[in-house]
Amino acid sequence: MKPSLLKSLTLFLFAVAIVIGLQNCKPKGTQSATGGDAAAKAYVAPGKYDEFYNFVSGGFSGQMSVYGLPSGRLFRVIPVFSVDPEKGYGYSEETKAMLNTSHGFVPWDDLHHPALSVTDGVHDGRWAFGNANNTPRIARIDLKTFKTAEIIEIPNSGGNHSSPFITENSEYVVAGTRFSVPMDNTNGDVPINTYKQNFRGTVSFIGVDKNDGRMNIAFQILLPGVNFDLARAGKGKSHGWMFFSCYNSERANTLLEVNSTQKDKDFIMAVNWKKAEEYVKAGKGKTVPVKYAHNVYDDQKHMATSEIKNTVVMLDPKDCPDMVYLMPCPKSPHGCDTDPTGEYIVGSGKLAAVIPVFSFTKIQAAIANKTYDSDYEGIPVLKYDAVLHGEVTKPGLGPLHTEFDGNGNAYTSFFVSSEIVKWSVKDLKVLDRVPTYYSIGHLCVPGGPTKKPWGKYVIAYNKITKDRYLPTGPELTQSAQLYSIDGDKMKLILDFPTIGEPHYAEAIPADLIMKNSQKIYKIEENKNPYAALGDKNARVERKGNEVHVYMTSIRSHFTPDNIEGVKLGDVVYFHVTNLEQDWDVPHGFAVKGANNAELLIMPGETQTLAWKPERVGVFPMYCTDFCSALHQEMQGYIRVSPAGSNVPLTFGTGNTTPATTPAEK
Ligand code: RUQ
Ligand code: CUA
Repeated sequence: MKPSLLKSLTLFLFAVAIVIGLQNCKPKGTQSATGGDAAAKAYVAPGKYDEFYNFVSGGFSGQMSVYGLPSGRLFRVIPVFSVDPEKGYGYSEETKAMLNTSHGFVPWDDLHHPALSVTDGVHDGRWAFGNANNTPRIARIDLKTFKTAEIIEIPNSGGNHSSPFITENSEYVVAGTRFSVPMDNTNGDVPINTYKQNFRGTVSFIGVDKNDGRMNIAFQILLPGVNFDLARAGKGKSHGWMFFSCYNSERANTLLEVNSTQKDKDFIMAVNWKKAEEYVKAGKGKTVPVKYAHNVYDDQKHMATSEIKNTVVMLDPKDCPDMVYLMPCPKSPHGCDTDPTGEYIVGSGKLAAVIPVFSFTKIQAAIANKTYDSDYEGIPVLKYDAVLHGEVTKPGLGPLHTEFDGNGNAYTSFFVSSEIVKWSVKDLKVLDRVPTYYSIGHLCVPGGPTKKPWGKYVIAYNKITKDRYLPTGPELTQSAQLYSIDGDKMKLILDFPTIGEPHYAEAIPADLIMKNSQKIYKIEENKNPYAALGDKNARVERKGNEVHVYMTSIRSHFTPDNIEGVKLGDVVYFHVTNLEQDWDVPHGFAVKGANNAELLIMPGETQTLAWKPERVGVFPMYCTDFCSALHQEMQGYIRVSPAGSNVPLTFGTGNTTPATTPAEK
């Protein structure tokens, strides 16, 4: 058979498998009722806490959401890369800078992978990181406040998919580019079909400060123009190494569906980052001009600032021997996962019939003995057989991702055959399989990517829901499924809907997070330059055509709540300080005609809404969050007069408020 015919036949068979898979959906879905004792396993009585937090990315929603396990209850949606009018994120003056990039303000992105911080390879509950795929960025969420604390853009990247993956002591979060692109410091205006000459890939090592989590791009590595898909850090014996899956070793730039699946094997790339650090220290890196934004949220000022940075240190493997190696890996590898011991690296070829498991010990031996197969663009390719621990045979169709429990078992998700398969890492025997409904992508065992998996459950994050929920028009809810893994057999115990596409997730014992959870912002620590600390400081000031309202809110009034003297053409800044010092008493703020969002202001916090009235009149404003029995009374008015009117600037609340300011001269 001609290779092209074989190719089409393979594709055809895959298409058939998918169609059959989907047709099978219907009866399965209705049959899969879980038993009573299974349901009891997911039951968390009213008023009781869950055992785990589950941090789930929202995919194309750009947010991260937080669920309880085993109940599947949704606790919070954390705005990260997409604006969120519910909380004013990306709309308030204080948060706009979080979404600044070298392309300007970018209000949306695609968040695929959460990564929880670790110390000695074990979850420490400090931060969650997440990647923006589309306009490459990494965010850090502070798990004390569940707020996005920092976002750093990644230059020389396009489609930041192989990201963020975290090293054993959170030394780095690592980001590999999915799309190879012309480098930022070259003339990017090149014909697309000069891909092989002009397009390159990079992986970036972003340092994380031990104390405050601040990120900085320590270095990038310049690589051939393949697609980097996923990655995992080594741990234990393989600490100091990072493993990346690469596809499109054909370096195709069109119809990748066909053109990037020509070769039998692509690669897993192994990077010795300790060595890379030495090269950086020795001055082997080149400082290259780039442009990227680094945005930091200050918890005391309640305000983000954005800085544009202009250089990055680039290492070229040609100048840095013994830093990068490739290992052949069958058929377009996707997931690349390291087991809790750090000895085994699992490559999941999307189109492969086996799951290869590589041995770190053998990799080291092959490097020492130079057991090379060939080289790829100057990078040594190790011999497949020399680095292979073994293959899991007949595991299923379309392996994507693998997580581990603490008992030597691996759990791999299979998109095409729509199942989770449990297998033994040591002898590579398949032990159990359960169907997922339907077409699972990632899966998560609590602590599954760490040195110390917490085990107990595996959660499937599915791509298709079909008949599992009440229909809601053309699009159905996205969905996750919870299985218990404490027995020999996996058992489905719960379906729960999710926000956005539940792309990947991590789960962590609740007590690692809840003990640090912040309840209020201390008012005496509020350093926001626009804060009104106490009603006495509430006031309205005009600066040219800007009107600054320094407003306070406390149950159940605003100070001031009557404002006059605003004129058409003015921009009004409502700086609202929530004076409450009680847990869970936010106030909201909204004004009629505002074309951005509300504000939701936490106790002790200050947030600012800019409003440009476009007509004359009296405009109500009110608190949007039901905060007390007299929440409905928490309201006010602002009067807007024609440009050039001489209505004086006045303000007040009842008779407890400061007197009127003198009319403008
Ligand atoms: S990838 S479904 Cu965007 Cu994490 Cu494998
Ligand atoms: Cu404050 Cu409702």
